[in-house]
Amino acid sequence: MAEDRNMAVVTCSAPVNIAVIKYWGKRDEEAILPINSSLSVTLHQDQLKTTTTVAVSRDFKEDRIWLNGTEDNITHPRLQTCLREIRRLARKRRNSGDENCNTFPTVSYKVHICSANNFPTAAGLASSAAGYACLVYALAKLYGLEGELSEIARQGSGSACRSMYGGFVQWVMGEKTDGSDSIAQQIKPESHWPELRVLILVVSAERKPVGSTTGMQTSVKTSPLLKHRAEKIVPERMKEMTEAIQCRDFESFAQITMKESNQFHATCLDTFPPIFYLNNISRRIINLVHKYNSHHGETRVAYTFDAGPNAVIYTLHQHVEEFVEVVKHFFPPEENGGHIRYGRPR
Ligand code: 2P0
Repeated sequence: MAEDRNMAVVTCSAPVNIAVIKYWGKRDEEAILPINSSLSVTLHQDQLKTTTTVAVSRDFKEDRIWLNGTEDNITHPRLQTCLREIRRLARKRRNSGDENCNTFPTVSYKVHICSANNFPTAAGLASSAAGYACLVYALAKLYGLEGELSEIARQGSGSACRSMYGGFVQWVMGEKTDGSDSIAQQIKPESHWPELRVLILVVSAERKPVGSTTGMQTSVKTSPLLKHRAEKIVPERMKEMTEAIQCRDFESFAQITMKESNQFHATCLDTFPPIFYLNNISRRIINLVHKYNSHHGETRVAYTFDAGPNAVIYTLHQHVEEFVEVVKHFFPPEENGGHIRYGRPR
């Protein structure tokens, strides 16, 4: 943190996370409480990430925010909730009488927030997850706050709570109506499975046609499959996936990941009117992965798709080179204009 007594500045980065057990649907829209638990892998810091600088100063007249270089609306309700909650914690800590607690910066100073992604925003690549995780973390650093912050990040964007931790992270849905038990927990750190790799196949960098928040609202209202999935399928899959990660069992990890992706997109199709996130290239990638795996007689590669057509591929270190060659063969860069990004869990 840079500081004189009039101003304090903090810069942080937060990576995106890619769900292998999907979050889709809220039981409480305001507090952002999900209808099922979910599980994800947080990417490495040098991959897809948001970088946010927060500054407070005695001279700032109002709170302001810039996203990717353009000033945005600070009155957005979710942004306001995160600011309010962090300031509430900061005041509480300052009033606690703890001698180790800095009294600077003053909580009443206005804040300026400057945030940018190094990847396409709102293209189904978890930009809001990295964005809100980064904002909450940066503000917490600014005020010297520690401890459980995923509950605040969750109120910015549900999936953001999972980006507060690295490695393999679950978001426990919780039971309480105040959301205090709906938090993220690390299952295993990145170092637990060093051979695991993530490839992002960027099919389209366009904004998604239906945003996640609206999409999941319609799904909750209209899809019987979503209700069945949340109650009957996900609880079991959470256990199986946790076990697969603990045992580094790629075969099980990959199969559950692909089935989860397919069921999530099936609930989108079961939504009325239906939501289409996948396109023809996405479906060709799905076929390619299945053919590649059956050619080798084992599951070497898994796909997963979120609220957009871009594919995220999970594989192991020793298969990356060959699979990338296969992708390049079937999707020459000049044909689709897309490209591949390489990643590993954080
Ligand atoms: C996930 N997605 O688990 C799922 C899979 C998209 C598909 O979390 O309304 O942007 O802000 O809580 O967090 C997207 O949901 O939605 C999402 P809000 P969010 O990663």
